[in-house]
Amino acid sequence: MAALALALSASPALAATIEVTIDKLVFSPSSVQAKVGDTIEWTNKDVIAHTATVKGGWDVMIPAKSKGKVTLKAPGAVDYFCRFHPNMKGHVAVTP
Ligand SMILES: [Cu+2]
Repeated sequence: MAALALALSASPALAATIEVTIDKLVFSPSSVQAKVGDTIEWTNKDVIAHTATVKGGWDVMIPAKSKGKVTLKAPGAVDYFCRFHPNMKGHVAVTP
């Protein structure tokens, strides 16, 4: 198992999944780093729905007590927010 983990981390082409938790209307961590091809997966612990929305970009619905995800297709720094609670903000720095 340890050898497998080493092999995985040594392969830069392998896409990763970055976990972000939503708890009490807060994205945590609020800022993450990712590479093109990686997936961000949000786990919503709240009893209300949220979104992860980028103006002119992706719009991910994250239902209450559920998950939502997006695969990053372009490099760049993006700020996202929740359409229902505009004070909820997150940031993703996507490297090529
Ligand atoms: Cu929200």
